[in-house]
Amino acid sequence: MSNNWDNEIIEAMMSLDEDSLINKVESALSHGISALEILRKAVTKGMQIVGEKYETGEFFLMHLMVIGEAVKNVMDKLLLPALKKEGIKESNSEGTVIIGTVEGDIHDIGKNIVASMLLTAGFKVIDLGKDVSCELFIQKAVENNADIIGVSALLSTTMIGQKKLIEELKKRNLRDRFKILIGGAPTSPAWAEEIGADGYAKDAVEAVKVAKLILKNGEIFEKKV
Ligand code: B12
Repeated sequence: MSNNWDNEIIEAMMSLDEDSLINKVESALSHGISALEILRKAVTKGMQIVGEKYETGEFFLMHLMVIGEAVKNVMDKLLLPALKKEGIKESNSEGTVIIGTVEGDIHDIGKNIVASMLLTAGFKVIDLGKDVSCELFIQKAVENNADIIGVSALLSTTMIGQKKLIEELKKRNLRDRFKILIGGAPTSPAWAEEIGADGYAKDAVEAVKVAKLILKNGEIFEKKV
């Protein structure tokens, strides 16, 4: 394997070649590169490039869909199992997290990474998937006596769902029962503060830190973005 493994993974993503992507990721893992490093240096960076190419008109929705699907498969088959192996800890020792992507939003790649990182950090994680209604978030949080509700939103039109969830919890006198941790590309510490969330994290590594902190200290915002 060359020293250029990260760029090779990114190139496979850009050429919409899922087989090559799987081969490159398998090869990196078999050479001892950790799943976390592959995610940070190659996959997340590659997705950023895909987003930029979409914005500039070089890529179309078809590209987002093909690459999104390929990355999801690589995550499910290779990276998430490797992450779990790398970070195995006794589950449920840190607390219970309900996580999902808000209603109307089907982006779940980043949310899945956050869920896996929390799991490997010792949280019990109940992943409700994508396009999750307020009602389901609340029902599952109550049912499982969750400590944290993690809410992902990738669209500027759906981030309002995070606010709606907090308002709904307040209406039902349940707001103080759960810590609300939000994330997703269009969100920010300012947005988290505005809607009254307890924490915001810009990526999965920060998400673990912030999840632990909000359980210890109450409200915390990751300012250095
Ligand atoms: C892949 C992709 C898709 C795939 C999604 C596949 C999937 N299973 O997720 C598909 C093709 C389905 C898709 C569809 C659409 N997409 Co899209 N998509 C993307 C793309 C290229 C990458 C997203 C991604 O996976 N990033 C990689 C992951 C690792 O990063 P992440 O999601 O940000 O997650 C990290 C952090 O945000 C954070 N995080 C995430 N969730 C959470 C949760 C918590 C609790 C915490 C603490 C942290 C956290 O940690 C994660 C890991 O580090 C982005 C561009 C971009 N660069 O963001 C556009 C993008 C998000 N999509 C966009 C658009 C417009 C759409 C569509 C509306 C297109 C259309 N015209 O139909 C549809 C929306 C459909 C819907 N109703 O949801 C826009 C959104 C613009 C905006 N600001 O609203 C973007 C930004 C592209 C662009 N530049 O215009 N998309």
